[in-house]
Amino acid sequence: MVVLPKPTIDQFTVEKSTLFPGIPLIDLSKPDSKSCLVKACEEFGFFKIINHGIPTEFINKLESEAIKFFSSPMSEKEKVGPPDPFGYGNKSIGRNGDIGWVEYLLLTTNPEFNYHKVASAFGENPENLSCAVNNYVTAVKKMACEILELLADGLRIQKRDVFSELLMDEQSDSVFRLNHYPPCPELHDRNLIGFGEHTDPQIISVLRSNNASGLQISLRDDGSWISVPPDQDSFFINVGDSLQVMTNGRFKSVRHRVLTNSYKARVSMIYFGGPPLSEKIAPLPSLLMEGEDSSLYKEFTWFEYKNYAFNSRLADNRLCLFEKI
Ligand code: GA4
Repeated sequence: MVVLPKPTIDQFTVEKSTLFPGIPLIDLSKPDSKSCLVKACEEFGFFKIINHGIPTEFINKLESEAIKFFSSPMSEKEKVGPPDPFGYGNKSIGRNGDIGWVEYLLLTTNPEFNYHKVASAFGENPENLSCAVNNYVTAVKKMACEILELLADGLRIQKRDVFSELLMDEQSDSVFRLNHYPPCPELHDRNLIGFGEHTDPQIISVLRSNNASGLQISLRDDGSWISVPPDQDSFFINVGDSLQVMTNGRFKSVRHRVLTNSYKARVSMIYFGGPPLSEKIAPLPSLLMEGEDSSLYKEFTWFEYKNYAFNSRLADNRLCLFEKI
């Protein structure tokens, strides 16, 4: 048997990089937001939303419930783990050996399931966390649908709910995640991988974090990273792989990662809007050139893609299997 050496902190530290001020900023209250949204999805696959209309009390309540959860004894948290894929996870991400300096709670957006899973571990007040998650997810999903409808309009797609109906469907396979990146004082001002680089498999992801930095995006294949300045009052949106396919590569599913720092805990909450499992994902005919098959991707169901994704490593390029040669 080959015994691999234990990983040390040094193997996971990365160079620091400066915060990038040029992230596209979209004001949802402005009438011209749809063209800015399309441009941001094409150039970055990532943008920041202000004037989003999500009640601050939903955000604050969920953040404080999340902090309460992560501060509870490990023996309590472990009662809701390991993730299968839902539940509490600590340092281990997915099924294939990825690790990061993070603990998390991964939930489906189906409220009944969450209640049972969380309730089994929190004898006293399970409904507080479940209720905070449900209120928050309902509001954020509405905003995600609004953004998707503006995008469909911006792309001049006649059916403006072509993307949003997938999230609104009762069978929508959406996921919600709470992440806690504890500070790691031994780092002495260096950074550690909290959540390794990846793209999100779903349609759209909506992220909110406290005021701790750490999120980085990659816009080029040259290994360079852009550090996103944190903003606890705004939301950050990622294009996911499925939206990249539906737009035939016009929108970019952005590669991103999170670094842990040496002094401040980062807490993030992310809604991943996904389609129903049986949904066929393929470039929309209205976005293809007339007369010829300009489709860059083979059609697949969300079930197939999700299965493939959950059996892959975090950093893998999952779409290449579905690219037409
Ligand atoms: C990335 C986006 C979401 O966080 C997630 C992640 C999932 C997990 O944490 O179990 C995956 C990852 C994510 C993509 C590849 C697979 C599956 C970890 C992993 C190694 C919940 C999702 O849907 O895909």
